[in-house]
Amino acid sequence: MPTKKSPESTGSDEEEVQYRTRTREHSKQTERTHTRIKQGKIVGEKGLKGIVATPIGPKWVVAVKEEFWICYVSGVVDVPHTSTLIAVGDVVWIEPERDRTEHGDLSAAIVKVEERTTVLSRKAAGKTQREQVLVANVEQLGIVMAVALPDYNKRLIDRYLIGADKGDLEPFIVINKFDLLDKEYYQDVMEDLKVYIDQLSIPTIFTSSKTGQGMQELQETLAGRSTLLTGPSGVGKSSLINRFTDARQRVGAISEKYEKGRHTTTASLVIPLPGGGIVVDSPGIREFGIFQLDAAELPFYFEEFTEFALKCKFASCSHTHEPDCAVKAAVEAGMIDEERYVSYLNLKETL
Ligand SMILES: Nc1nc2c(ncn2[C@@H]2O[C@H](COP(=O)(O)OP(=O)(O)OP(=O)(O)O)[C@@H](O)[C@H]2O)c(=O)[nH]1
Ligand SMILES: [Mg+2]
Ligand SMILES: [Zn+2]
Repeated sequence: MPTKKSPESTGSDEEEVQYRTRTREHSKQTERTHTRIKQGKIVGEKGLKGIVATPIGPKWVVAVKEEFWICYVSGVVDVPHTSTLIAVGDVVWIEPERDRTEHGDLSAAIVKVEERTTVLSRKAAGKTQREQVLVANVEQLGIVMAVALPDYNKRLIDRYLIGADKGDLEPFIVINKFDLLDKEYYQDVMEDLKVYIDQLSIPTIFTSSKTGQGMQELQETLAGRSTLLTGPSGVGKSSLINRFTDARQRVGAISEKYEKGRHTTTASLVIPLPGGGIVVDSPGIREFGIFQLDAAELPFYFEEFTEFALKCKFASCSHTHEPDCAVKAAVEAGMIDEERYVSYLNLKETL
């Protein structure tokens, strides 16, 4: 697929609300403390390097080895980017405070954010063209969908694939709840997903967190690597993670002390894996708007169109209304997946 850039918008209502609340809280905090970006700041000798595990209101939980610190953002902070100030997965430097938090946890100030190696971002909700970094520094993007309840959404898969490409993440697909699939529909599902598995060669794992199907393959995919699991609400992301580690509860417990516990995932959460590596559980997403998608680059994200696009009558063919369009002919002949073409048209309309 094509070269990097960044996304548009996806999220459960819950997440949108939370994101808005957080933004408001952040700006309140900014007003209070006048956060200033100052690059090249020297971190004091008491400084510790950690990873941002999850947000707690306007604060962040930072994991330094096995320890969790409750951190606020320092009034002067060294940040190497101009987008989302701090995101889950960021590698940060913190300076310990003398006093502990009201719940007796270690407290610190985030003073420096390291350069991000990868980002999964999308276009922030609303009319803005702002980038919202969902997670930083993960190597892989696991796009989790269910075979039913809710049905998988190929349009969303296609958007995630572009987001992964732009942010330099290696994608794979997980189709969960396979226990719900009637055997007689198995071939139909395989046929429907053929474009990803055969044409685009994206590793695809079929799982059930109820029966354990595919768990070994998923575990092998995650082992020793850093992975974000994303997808709509209710597809089973948290259930899959709970199958092979209880760390979700342990890490989650720390934020539950500060925020009322809820059943669904309300914020991204970094979870260490027993054999090494991390997995990031994230709240369900409904929509994934691609940040900075360029009209000229769009066709390149649909790489299976390319061999046909070369045969279009016009070199500049947009594969929409032009005569003698070989891409449209290929869709009609079943050589290009019809739903992928619909994804292409949908994205084209947003530009
Ligand atoms: N039948 C079946 N149900 C499953 C499976 N995996 C999860 N579930 C159920 O689906 C529901 C949602 O699972 P969660 O793990 O909370 O889903 P999630 O993707 O983390 O959802 P959010 O946190 O809201 O994004 C729960 O009731 C699970 O018990 C599965 O493999 N098969
Ligand atoms: Mg969840
Ligand atoms: Zn064409």
